[in-house]
This record gives sequence, C-alpha cells and structure tokens, in this order.
Amino acid sequence: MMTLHGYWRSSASYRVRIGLALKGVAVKHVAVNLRDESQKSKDHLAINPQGFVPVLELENGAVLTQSLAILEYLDATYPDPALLPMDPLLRSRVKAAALTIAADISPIQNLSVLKYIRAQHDQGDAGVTQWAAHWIETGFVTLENIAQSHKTDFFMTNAPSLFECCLIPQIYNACRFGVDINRFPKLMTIDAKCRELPAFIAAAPENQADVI
Ligand SMILES: N[C@@H](CCC(=O)N[C@@H](CS)C(=O)NCC(=O)O)C(=O)O
Repeated sequence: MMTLHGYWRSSASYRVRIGLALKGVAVKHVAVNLRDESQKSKDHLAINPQGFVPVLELENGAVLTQSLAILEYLDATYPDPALLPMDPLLRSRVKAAALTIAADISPIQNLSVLKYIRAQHDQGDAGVTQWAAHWIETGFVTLENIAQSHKTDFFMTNAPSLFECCLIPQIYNACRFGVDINRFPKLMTIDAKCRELPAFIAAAPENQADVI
C-alpha cells in the first residue's frame, strides 16, 4: 500500500486525498503535524528536503512530492476516473485553472509565508489574515468569471477534475481567512455539489484521523 504523509488542514494534502478517494485508491496515512514543525524534522526532510506536505511514498519506496505532480502520477497510474480531460485544449484549460490555485493563490498564504510576514513585516493576526484573504479573493474573481462562462456541471467538465481537487481545499482555506465566499456564487455551487460526493466527504479535513 502507498503512504500519504500529510496534515489534516493542509490544503495541498487535501487535494491529494480527494484525488485518491475519487480513484478509490486506499493509502496508509502518516500525520505530519505542521503546528509543531514536524515538517522540518530530520525524518520528514529525509523524504522531502523542501519540508512540505504532502508526500506520497510508493510501495517500492519511491517518493513523490508536489500535490499536482502527485495527482498527475495518480491519473497516469489509475486512469479511471480521469482527473484531466483527453481533449488537449480542455486539458490545458483545466490545468491552467488548477495552477491558478496551486501556483498563484495558495503559495502566498502558506504557513511559512504567513510566519515570515508576521515576523519580518511586523504584522499581527489581522494583517496576516488580510494578506491571505486579499490574494484568495483576487484569484477567486478570475475563477468565478471563467466558471460563469461554462455551462458544465462542474467547473469546465461534467465530473470533478484536477481543478475541483484544488478548488474545494482552497474554499476551505478561504473560509478560515474570513473571505466572503458568497461573492463567488458559481464557485459556491461547485463546492456544494462536490461536498455531497463520498470522495470529497472522505477527504475533508474534519474526517481525518489527526484532526484537532
Ligand atoms: N506546491 C506544494 C505546496 C505544499 C505546501 O505548501 N504544503 C504546506 C501545507 S498546505 C506545508 O507543508 N507547509 C509547511 C510550511 O510552510 O512550513 C504542493 O502543491 O504540494
């Protein structure tokens, strides 16, 4: 069995949990507590020198990092159901939307970035929260506009894709940072539909063994 090193509230771990659950792949979970800096422990750095979760350890001991790269690996090895459309144009667009979250929104409200802003720029809770909320809202405005222009059941597809693996955790984070998510009605509709599905329920932070 593969092992997922993750943390219940980590949005990048949440993405991978959704992908695994959609594909019906069971894994062993190892909790890496980000609050006590376990991601910087010698043991964790030995499998991911970047000091991040998630990490997917394969049965043969090979180690995969970066949530989107892990999801693409899963899509290649467990093709059904597909997370990325076969059509090259749609595939590129779904990937671009997923990257809007994973490459543009999420990294600037990562735990280590927020800690840096707090320490180096003398920000308290309110300033840090405002920073995170601002960048989430900025990205969501773009994604809401794109979503509004599609008539599909989900974002651009009629089944959850790589994008929904990224969106639902990002909406979870948006709520944590006090973003007014009602400003994004189409994203909210997609979120509601996904949250009813067993795979998304199984992957939700509150349903993980290490939840606090
Ligand atoms: N680009 C990476 C980001 C991973 C990431 O940012 N993980 C966060 C949790 S969501 C983390 O481990 N943060 C620990 C830290 O900032 O020290 C991915 O998609 O896997």
